[in-house]
Amino acid sequence: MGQNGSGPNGTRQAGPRCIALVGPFQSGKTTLLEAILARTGAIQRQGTVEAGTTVGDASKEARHHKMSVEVSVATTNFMGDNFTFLDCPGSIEFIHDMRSVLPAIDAAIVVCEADEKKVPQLQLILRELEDLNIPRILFLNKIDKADKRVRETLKLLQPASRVPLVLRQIPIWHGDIISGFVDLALERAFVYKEHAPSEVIELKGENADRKKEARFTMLESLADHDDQLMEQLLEDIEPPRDKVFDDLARELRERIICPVMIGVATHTNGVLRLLKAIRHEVPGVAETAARLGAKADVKTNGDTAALVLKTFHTTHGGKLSITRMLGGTAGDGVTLNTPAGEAGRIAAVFKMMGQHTEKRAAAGAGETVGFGKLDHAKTGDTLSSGKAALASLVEVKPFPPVLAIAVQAKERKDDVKLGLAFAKLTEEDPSISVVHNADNHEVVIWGQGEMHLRVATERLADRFQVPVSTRPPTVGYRETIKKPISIRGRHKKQSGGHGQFGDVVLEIKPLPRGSGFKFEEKITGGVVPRNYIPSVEEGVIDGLKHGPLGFPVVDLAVTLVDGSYHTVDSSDMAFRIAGRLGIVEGLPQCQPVLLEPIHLVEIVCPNEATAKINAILSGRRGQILGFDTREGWEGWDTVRAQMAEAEIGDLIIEIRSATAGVGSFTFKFDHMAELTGRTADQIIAARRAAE
Ligand SMILES: Nc1nc2c(ncn2[C@@H]2O[C@H](COP(=O)(O)OP(=O)(O)OP(=O)(O)O)[C@@H](O)[C@H]2O)c(=O)[nH]1
Ligand SMILES: [Mg+2]
Repeated sequence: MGQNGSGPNGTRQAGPRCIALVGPFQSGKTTLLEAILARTGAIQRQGTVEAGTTVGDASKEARHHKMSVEVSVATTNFMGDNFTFLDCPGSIEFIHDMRSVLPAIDAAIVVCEADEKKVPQLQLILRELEDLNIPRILFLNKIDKADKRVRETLKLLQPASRVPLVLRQIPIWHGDIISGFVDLALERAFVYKEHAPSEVIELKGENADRKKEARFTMLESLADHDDQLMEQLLEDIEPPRDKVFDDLARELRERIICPVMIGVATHTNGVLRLLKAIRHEVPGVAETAARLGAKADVKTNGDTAALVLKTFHTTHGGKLSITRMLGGTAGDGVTLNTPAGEAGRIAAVFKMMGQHTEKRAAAGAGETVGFGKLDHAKTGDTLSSGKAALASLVEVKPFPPVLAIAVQAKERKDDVKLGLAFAKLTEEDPSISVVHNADNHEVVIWGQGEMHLRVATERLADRFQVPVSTRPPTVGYRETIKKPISIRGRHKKQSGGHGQFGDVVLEIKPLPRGSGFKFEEKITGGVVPRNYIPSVEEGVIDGLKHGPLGFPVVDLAVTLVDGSYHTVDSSDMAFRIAGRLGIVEGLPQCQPVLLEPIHLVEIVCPNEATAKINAILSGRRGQILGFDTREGWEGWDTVRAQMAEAEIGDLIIEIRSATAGVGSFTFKFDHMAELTGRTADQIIAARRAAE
């Protein structure tokens, strides 16, 4: 039957579907999922984000912040078809979770609102979908708050999409309020009912004229890819309704249009028509597997092929791998291999409903389920059950991190537990990385922004039971010298029996930037016996770890030129101490100077923010090297600058607030630069105070 229940529609594909809800921050994705689950009977009552009662934002962190901070998964049934929805976070800081699930989905519902400020975010998300060739429907949500005509809104949003946004529903206005909508394909008008299916009404007068005009615009867009339809329009022939539906479905699947539907997620308005469109028009798993280049493999292999979309470490059930079945079936006890050939056995299969899981029978092609205890599998893995493991179908690399915090277990006894927690944390979210700084034993978590790191530390405490304290990471300051000197280091101790004696003369001189440290010796006549010379060098290295300004000393040469020894009292230890004394006494006389790391920074931002970004960089001692249009990104710029590490620390926070959340940057170490004056004095004073 066709979508409208009148006539055949050969294009519908039955079978389980996997759909992602994506879109700008706070556009209503979690609320829409809630509406879908309520409408399809998966939940009794529609919860709200405000009350913390939604399926999508059920985790402690999501409820606390009233925003999604990871993908949540819910499976429901609509008119006999199985649908799994992946509710993705909208904040760019959590975008990696969205990017990890996209390859495996059949289509995306892009939830957005009529807000100009959200257009760059929308563009960012649509780009991901466009690059992966994923069919997408735009759901213009919060239509209850609309203060402009939908057509105007579409004009605003169109630059974010590379393909035409095709409006297939228009609102019915009652004064300033939208009371319902007209489905332009179905040619039927509905009035919204609170949490109930909309009621069909007859369209009259002005509304009927508007419908006619809007329908014609929609048909014109469709006709751009359908010559027959174009002819019909030119000859004023009314195209059959099923043909219009077929065109909508085909052009969606071919990703040459992005249909636009409207609604109010909080009131479940527009949700039924959205579900019907998905059910009829979204391709099934066979097309998705083909898009991934898996079809031939899956077919010839005849065995199970699946993709891991997300990994959870649950408090009681252990590891849970959310997996989309591309082909075959998989149930308890089935062994699945990773491309690297590691094998693991499925302990249990779960139907997902947010945080809630329910054991179920084996999963078949197209289904999205949770597999229990696949300890060898990680997010992004292509799993298979055939003799020869399938090659990896997808690779999603996280964006480079932009912000760091140093963390420490609040209690020393938790140190080992913290290491295990880090492993789980980064497995759940690969856009977090943990770096151990060998220089100062600091452990630093790198992430995608302030909220991302905050949630990471909350997870350490709540999910993995290791409370941590945090502070800004140490900046990699160094110091060097500007003046050469010669100095004697003498260690002599006569306490009772065996004494200690070591005596050296060192020449200390500056080296060019980036040379590090060089040790030489010019001992003649055995004034310092050969076997003690390495100890002198060790002593010097000891002394360089903490220079007169408080930082490691670099870019200098030390030459051992003279000294003396005692046949009985000299030892390795005595010469090591002498070497250290020499350097520690000598360095303050060498005109020490602070060095700070300078990085090459590349910022990307929508071009209306470029001037603001330049001002931010200048305000942070940045040396702007130039700016250019961002390659392949219409309306975006790239700004390049040299910046001190200390100023990059929280740079992302200012960039994000100047760019409605979408600007970002990458950085790379460039060189160490001398720093003098007030800023240097402050850094040195702070270091002394901290010691
Ligand atoms: N007026 C109105 N408010 C809505 C509608 N849909 C959602 N909201 C509200 O918008 C806010 C954000 O809703 P969420 O569902 O959390 O949005 P989200 O897209 O999931 O947010 P993130 O996951 O954090 O990006 C909440 O306060 C909702 O109540 C709607 O159709 N109309
Ligand atoms: Mg959400």
